[in-house]
Amino acid sequence: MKINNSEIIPVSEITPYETYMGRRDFIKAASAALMAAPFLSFNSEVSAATNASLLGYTKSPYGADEKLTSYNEVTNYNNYYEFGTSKSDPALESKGLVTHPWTVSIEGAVKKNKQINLDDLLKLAPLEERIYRMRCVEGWSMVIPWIGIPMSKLIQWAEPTSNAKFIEFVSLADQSQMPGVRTNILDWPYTEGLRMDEAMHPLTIIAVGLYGKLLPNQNGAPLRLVVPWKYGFKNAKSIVKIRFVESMPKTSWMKAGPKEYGFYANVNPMVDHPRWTQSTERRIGGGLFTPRIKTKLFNGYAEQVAHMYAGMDLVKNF
Ligand SMILES: Nc1nc2c(c(=O)[nH]1)N[C@H]1C(S)=C(S)[C@@H](COP(=O)(O)O)O[C@H]1N2
Ligand SMILES: [Mo]
Repeated sequence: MKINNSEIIPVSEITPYETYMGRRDFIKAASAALMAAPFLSFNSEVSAATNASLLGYTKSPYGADEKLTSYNEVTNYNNYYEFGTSKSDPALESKGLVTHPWTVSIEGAVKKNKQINLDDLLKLAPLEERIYRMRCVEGWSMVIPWIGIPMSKLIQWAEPTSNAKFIEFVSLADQSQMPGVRTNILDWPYTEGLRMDEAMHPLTIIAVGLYGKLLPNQNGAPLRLVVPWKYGFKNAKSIVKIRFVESMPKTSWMKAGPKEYGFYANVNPMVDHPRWTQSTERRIGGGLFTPRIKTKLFNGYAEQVAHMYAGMDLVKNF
């Protein structure tokens, strides 16, 4: 076992891939104490302050009892148009993205505009693992063990005023580092939005890691939104700005195709995309002949989130 800067806590030995896969012999072999207190692995680009805070995380109360999508699929089959439009582009093209130091600006309907860096953001709440089903609007899905903090903790820190009804999330758009931003495939920067109650919902997190490791660049390092009952495009990556606003913001995808991508983007098998059905999905990693599975309303999280949409016409508010 090699110990160097890049892995102060050798997490690859503490929460190895095998534990997620449920290999009994491996779990037996591992020490119970270490298993109970997994640590997020570090790399040399993370600042000393972050390293010093020892990023332990707790296992999820929201763990799905489904088979996880492999680390390899989660990190090599991506949508991140700033790095290109094909699924393999983000892993290839994002290698050089500089994610430390990183600052998020808080603006708009808040007591006062302020900034927070990644180290301070990580001090707002203990890190938790959340195993979530993720459903892309294109019809495929994955099950991903994210690591992050509840979005509500950052919102509390931001001190929004009573005028804040929605939140706009803005991703990095740096032409020098992101080849896709030199094209006009989307209106940059990539923006997304949530209603305040959606952003405050306990399922909504800011992810900083997955599979016990810091987020790979292609998955939105160093921090991204994760909202599991909505289509994948809501989950803005590499966020640099969070703006509290009074009226519903227009997102990049709404501008690109207003008839195809709505503000809510709740997973809904009853509302088809104009060009394809949303009633079924293909779980990534199943192999060529695996049958498609039925998509569930709110991606299977209806029990937790349906109350937020009571009385709303979900066909109109797609
Ligand atoms: N900034 C930014 N965020 C983004 C995207 C993007 O192109 N740019 N793509 C979205 C889409 S369509 C999906 S399905 C998810 C994919 O996240 P993953 O690659 O981590 O699975 O990221 C979302 N967040
Ligand atoms: Mo997506």
